[in-house]
Amino acid sequence: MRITDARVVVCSPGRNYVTLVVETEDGLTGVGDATLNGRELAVASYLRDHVCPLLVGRDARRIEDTWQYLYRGAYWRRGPVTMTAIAAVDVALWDLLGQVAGMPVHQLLGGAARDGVMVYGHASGTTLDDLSRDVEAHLAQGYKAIRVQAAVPGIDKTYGVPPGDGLLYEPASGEVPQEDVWETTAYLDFAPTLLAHVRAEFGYGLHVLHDVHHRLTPIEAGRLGRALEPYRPFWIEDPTPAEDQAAFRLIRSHTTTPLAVGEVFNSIWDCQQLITERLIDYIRTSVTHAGGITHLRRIFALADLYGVRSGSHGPGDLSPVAMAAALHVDLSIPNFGIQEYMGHRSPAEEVFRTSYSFADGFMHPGEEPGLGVTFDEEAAARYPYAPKYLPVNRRLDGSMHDW
Ligand code: EZ4
Ligand code: CO
Repeated sequence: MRITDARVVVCSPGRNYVTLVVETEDGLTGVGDATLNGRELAVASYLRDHVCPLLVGRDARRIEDTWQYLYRGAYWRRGPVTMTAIAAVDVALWDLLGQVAGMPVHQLLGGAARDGVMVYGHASGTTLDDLSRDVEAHLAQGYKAIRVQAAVPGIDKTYGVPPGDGLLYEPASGEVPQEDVWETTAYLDFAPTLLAHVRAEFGYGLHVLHDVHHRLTPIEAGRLGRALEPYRPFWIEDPTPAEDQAAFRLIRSHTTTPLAVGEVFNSIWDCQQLITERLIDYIRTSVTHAGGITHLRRIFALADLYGVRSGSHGPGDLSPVAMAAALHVDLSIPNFGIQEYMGHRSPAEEVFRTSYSFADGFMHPGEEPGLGVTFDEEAAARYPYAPKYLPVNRRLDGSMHDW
């Protein structure tokens, strides 16, 4: 099953996506997501200029060998660009293997270990009343778990609060990144009010999640976790910039609020200490940014040994290919925790036709062979790439802060 062509398609049906398309001599087509929000063309070049030429002629069934060849063979290891490129190849090969076998990818991974995958949606509001309406809308759709974010009084443009339809809260700026302002004190004062409001309105029968988005110091995070304990959040996410893994010892020593980390991690090495020292409860690495299905499964297997569950990142800035791949992994692993599901902006559905489904708060990847995603390259050509940056954050004194 030789690979005959590998090409990269960059398109923007609602937002920018980078897709790797791999063809075999049998006439099969596999797809992988290579989207790195705000740095799309770096991954496209890495694939086009350095990886696609190496794929032609290889046996598409040798997934592990191809992964090792690209990882060890680059010499320069890890990092978001390299690992996203490797992920796209890996996911495309799993897609092809499933098609050859006539089985959905989750069957190749050991079969369904559960009936469905619990997902959480995003609710937000510029006021707490707006947030309540959004939570109500999610409950009406059947969600069992909801992430809650609201504008912090006194801070302009809070993370996680969209201007419009709820699917695109990172502003679309082409020339230079938008500059947000961050003030930790205002946030720390407001966050317990936010969670208290949600519990007062909706009780304790739903899972409530909250994303801190890397903005606190470890001791501030410890204080937040402790303050939120009465409201029993499912987790707080990314309390601190987590490249400092040892810092989580300090957070952990101050709170029993569950901790989730990992959407910006690229490899098992980024979370080795967090997992083996049991410093987190959920590891949020994604298929696309952590080396594909092959490497993500390795991370989750390590996590399982230490009682850490999965909670993969699932934003709208990863393509539907990534969502499908995540659901196949989620369905098959023993230590699945929860899956983020932000959905995709129209007209993404014109370009990516998917077989996954949502019902009563649970998703399923479907039973089509491979990933169950069809990528329409003609449709993709109708939506050309439009450069966009994520925002940056500055403190009141003008110094840079983590966004
Ligand atoms: O800011 O995916 O939990 N979700 C998140 C996301 C990230 C974006 C960055 O591209 O934190 O909204
Ligand atoms: Co997040």
